[in-house]
Formats: sequence, structure tokens, C-alpha cells
Amino acid sequence: MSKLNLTQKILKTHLLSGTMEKGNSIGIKMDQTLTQDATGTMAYLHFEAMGLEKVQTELSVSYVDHNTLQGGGPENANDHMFLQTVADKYGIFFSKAGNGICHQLHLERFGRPGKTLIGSDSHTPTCGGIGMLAIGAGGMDVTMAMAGETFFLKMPEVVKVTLTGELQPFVSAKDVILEILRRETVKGGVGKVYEYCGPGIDTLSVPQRATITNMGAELGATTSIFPSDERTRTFLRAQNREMHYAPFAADEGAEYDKEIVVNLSEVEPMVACPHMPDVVKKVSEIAGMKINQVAIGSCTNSSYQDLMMVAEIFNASGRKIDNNVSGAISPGSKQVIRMMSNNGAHDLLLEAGFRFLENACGPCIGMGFSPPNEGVSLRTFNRNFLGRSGTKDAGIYLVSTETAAASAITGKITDPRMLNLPDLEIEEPSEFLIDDSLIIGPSPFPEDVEVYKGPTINYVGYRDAMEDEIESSVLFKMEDNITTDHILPGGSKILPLRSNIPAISEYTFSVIHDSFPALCKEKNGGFLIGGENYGQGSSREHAAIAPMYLGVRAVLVKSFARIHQANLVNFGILPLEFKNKDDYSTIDETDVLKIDVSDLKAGSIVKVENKTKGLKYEMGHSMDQRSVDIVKEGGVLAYLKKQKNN
Ligand code: MIC
Ligand code: SF4
Repeated sequence: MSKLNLTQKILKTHLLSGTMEKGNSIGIKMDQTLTQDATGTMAYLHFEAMGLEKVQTELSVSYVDHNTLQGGGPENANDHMFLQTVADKYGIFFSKAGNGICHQLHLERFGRPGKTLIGSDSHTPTCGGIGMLAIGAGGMDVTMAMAGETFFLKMPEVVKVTLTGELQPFVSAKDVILEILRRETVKGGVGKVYEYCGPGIDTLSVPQRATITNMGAELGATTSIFPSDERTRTFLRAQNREMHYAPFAADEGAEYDKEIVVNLSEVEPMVACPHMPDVVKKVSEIAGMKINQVAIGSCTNSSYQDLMMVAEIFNASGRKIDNNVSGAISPGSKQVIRMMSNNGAHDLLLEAGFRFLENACGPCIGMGFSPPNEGVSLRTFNRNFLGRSGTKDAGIYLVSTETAAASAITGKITDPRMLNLPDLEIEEPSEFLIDDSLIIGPSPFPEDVEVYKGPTINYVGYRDAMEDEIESSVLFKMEDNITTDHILPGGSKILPLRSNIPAISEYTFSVIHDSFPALCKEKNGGFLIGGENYGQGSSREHAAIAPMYLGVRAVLVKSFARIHQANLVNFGILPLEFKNKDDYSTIDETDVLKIDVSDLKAGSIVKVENKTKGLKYEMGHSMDQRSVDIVKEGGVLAYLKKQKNN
């Protein structure tokens, strides 16, 4: 391994254990952490439960961007106060509600080329846009990193994505990642890092690169990364952070596990159709479909350049939003909206008929702006999973800001090239407006800080240790590609309950099962059966904690998504994979299974008996020995407690 690709280079300088051979378990040091409020409350409750004095990272930042509606009661505000005081006490920077979306902000203000970042949000790879190795994980893994512990992962395969050519007018970075999703699918990236190179990368600015690395999460990838080069320096300089610039790139002649080539000149406006980000078509194929809504924003497409493109399209066309379309914009950060207020673009878009929402995730996670029944909503976001918008029978289509703007004007899905506008270029600012007034540094007197914990916070961190044999019935059998939005949905009713495990567990599987929590109570827990790529999507560890709380003991699937599998282990739920995938079809709901875990260790086969059908199965798992010890003990916190007592 003398010539290294960029991923290997950064891993090598952070390697704490293991050898960097594909599939091996390796341990790395995490330099920075980020959390957002919907996953952060749990992460900091875990941190408190560990009894540590201060975070051990170079930098940890806690953002508030998901739960900002503060609609139905005190839950959100209680959580914000908890997050602010806990940050103050333990050495964490706190970004207040109103400052913007965590990934946009981390890119603007904190990310550093060549460093590692772990975040309790699946879109943490956004910072790969500036050459950072940025990985999404469950809250517990982020807590461990804050505690200075090693982060373990499987040495990923590295895919070389060679970009050639140059994007044509009205085609953008979003179309590039949609094209890659079309080719690779939502499970194509599991266990892989997508590393971008080739002459085409010089033509992409940092915000464009970040759109691509952001939505690499939808491939199921461990992360995505661009080199740090002169474009990175330009961006950091404009953010008044040139001192954080350092060049990073793969060695000439470095090896990769696979290569894909995308000729940017050939990419066309693309759209992801309901209900998966990989159901991708050309916009021209579905052009003309009537729409009800256009929503612009999210961590994928809410940068200054993105929103300025929308403003320029309206300006150049001289048109307004179609009478039958409702349009909303949620800017990525305070920086973005202040710059647009100062240059008149904000006013122009108000005049065009847009509603401005908060600088936050907003409709992307079902917090407001839900579409009407059977409505068609065009969004510049990254996920269109069933029910995520809040309206189960609505169709969510994911597009670029260019396509969203053009369609808002015509009231139909429109290829932006069809408006016949002159070629519009958004200049990269030489200076962004810097306003860090909503970022609060930690207290110099932490011993004086009292952590506020409102009565709506209700913590459950682990379960009892596992017996040698677990016998129980199958509670629920599912198909391929089940997302964590299916397991535990977001939205304005459920998201505020993120710091209250008993309350939120009542909504487990609520979009696809009428009475799962009641069934768990009746059966006293049991097992889940799933297909391929089980648990893809969001990093929310609540999709493991709530099932743990309801008594789910094991999940038996054809394959897992990376983050969810780690979350199951962290909360003492056994993640098993069918050795023979045909066995899946022989199991039905209510079948009674007996799982023998007496010999469970790294690499072992687990024997499962289907007592109802009189069948025997062999199950595999991909846990290393540490994960086996954790799951047997009932979760990370129980495992750490035991280690302390020994
Ligand atoms: C998402 O996009 O699904 C979220 C909401 O940002 C999640 C985190 C969460 O569920 O809190 C994610 O991507 O990890
Ligand atoms: Fe927020 Fe949506 Fe980005 Fe998740 S994907 S961090 S909900 S904007």
C-alpha cells in the first residue's frame, strides 16, 4: 500500500487499531464531533451517564436545527435548554436555533480538510466537500468519540468516481448525485467510500461538492470525499478561515476497489420519484406533471449559491410562482439569508411569492409544509421516503434548485432548460458575511453550570444482559429497504418526543404497522424479520432504543445498513443475517423462534430453530468481538459499567 488514495491517507493518520485491509475492523481517532438536537439529547444523556468531566475532542459542536417548531408544548424548548446547558458544562460549542442546518454550518464555520468528523446525523459526510473524512453514526458512537474513545468501523472499499467534462447550463451538482444514485441504488454504497477525482472536480465549487457528498448518504455509503484543493482554499478564504486550509489528495497512481466515470457534460436534469431516492428518471421523462408544492432548502441544497440561483431564475424570467403552487424556502444558515437580505434576493423571492421558513431542516423532516392528500411536492431535499413529509399518500419528487424554480414558475414539472433563459452564473462570493453571534462557546467555569433537565426528558440507555437462549415470537416481517423513517418516523407530532423514550416508543413502525407497540406488550417482546438493507436512511438511534424498550431482542434480515446495525448493537439488540437468503421466505409472523447465543463470538454462526415450522436456520453476523460483548451485556452503557466494576 505505498500509493494511497485520499480515504486511506486520512484513515492512516487517524488509525488507532487494526490493519487497513478491506473488511477488517479498524479503530480511528475522531477529531471533531457534531450533533443536532433530535439526536443530540440522547447523545448528551449518554455522555452524562458516563460520568465524564469534559469532551476529549479537538472540537465538538451541538446544533439546534430539527426540532425548532416549538408547536405543541414545552418539549422542544426544554430540549434546547438541556442542550445549551450541557454544552456549556462539558466544553461543547452550541449553535442556537435560528443559526441554520448543522451540515451547512459545519461546512461554513468548522470543518477542516484532512481531519475526521463523526456526527449523529447521516448527512455528516457533507463536510467531505472540503476534504474531511466525515462519517454519520448513532448518538452513542458520537458520545464515545466525545469521551475520547476509538471509533470502530469496517475498513471500507473505496470507489473512485472520476468526473470529466463540465456541467451544462441549468444542470447542477444535485443532478450528478441523482445520476449516481440511479446507477448505484440506495444499497450500492454500503461498506464503501466514494472518492471523487478527475478533471471535472476543478469545475465544482465547495457548495456543489458538498451537495454531492451530502447525498452520498442515500447510497448507503460510509462517506464521500473530494480532495482539498484551490477551490477549497477559495471557499475557506471567503469564510475567513484560510488558516484551516491544507491540500489533500490521493497519491498519483493510487489504487481503488472500483471506478465509475461520470461525464458532467452529459448529465441532464434528474428527478428522484416516490418513494426512494434511487427511483431516478430524467426530468424530461415526467415533465408536464402538475405540482402542488415546491420546497427549497435542506442540507443538500440551501447554500448561498443554491438560493441565489433560484432568485436569478425568477429575476431573468420576470415571472412569479404559479397560482396553484405553494412555494417555501428554508435557508441553510443565517449567513445565507443575511447575504440575500443585503443584496435584495430575499425581497425578490418574497415578491415572486415564496414563503420563507426558518433556517432549519423544516419540511425535510416533516416539520411543517406537509403536502395535501395525493399532492405532488417537488423538493430540493435528499429523502422522499413514504410518509416522511407528513402526508402518506403524497408523492415527493427530489430535484435540483434549478428544476424546482422552473417548475414553481410553470406549475408543472419542468426541465429548467425549457424556459429558454440566458445562461445564469452565480459568482462564488470572495467574502461571505461572517456572523457567529448564535454560536456560544462553553463556560470557563463549568463547575458552576447546572444542567437543565425538563420534566419531558425521560432517559432509558440499556437493557438486561442476554440469556444463552432467547425464545420468542416473530412480531413483524418486512420487505427490502426498510428505512429508519419506517421504524420510527419524524414529523411534528413525533420528533418532539426524541428525549422521551417511553413516549416516543408508542410510535414505533406507526407508518407501516397499526399496533406494533401494543403487540409487543401483548407478546412481551420478540423478533423482527427484514429483507435487504434493513435500517437505511437516518442515523436516529431511537429506531433501536424504542424497539429495545418495547422488548425486541433480535432482528433477522438479509442485510443491514451500517449505522442502524451499529445502533442495534449499542442498545443490546442482536443483529443477525440469513446465511441462506431463501430461509427468509419460510418465516411468518407469529412463528416462534429459539436463538442459541451460547457460542456467540466474532465470526461465529448462530443457530436458530423455527419451533412453529420445525425448521433450522444458520445465521451469520458481522460483529467484531467488542460488539459481541456489548450486545451480550445489553448495550454500551451496561458494557462500560461492567468494565468499570471489573
Ligand atoms: C434525517 O435526515 O433523516 C435526519 C432527521 O436528519 C436524521 C437524524 C434524525 O433522525 O434525527 C439523519 O439523517 O440521521
Ligand atoms: Fe435536516 Fe433534512 Fe438534512 Fe436531515 S436531511 S439534516 S432533516 S435538512
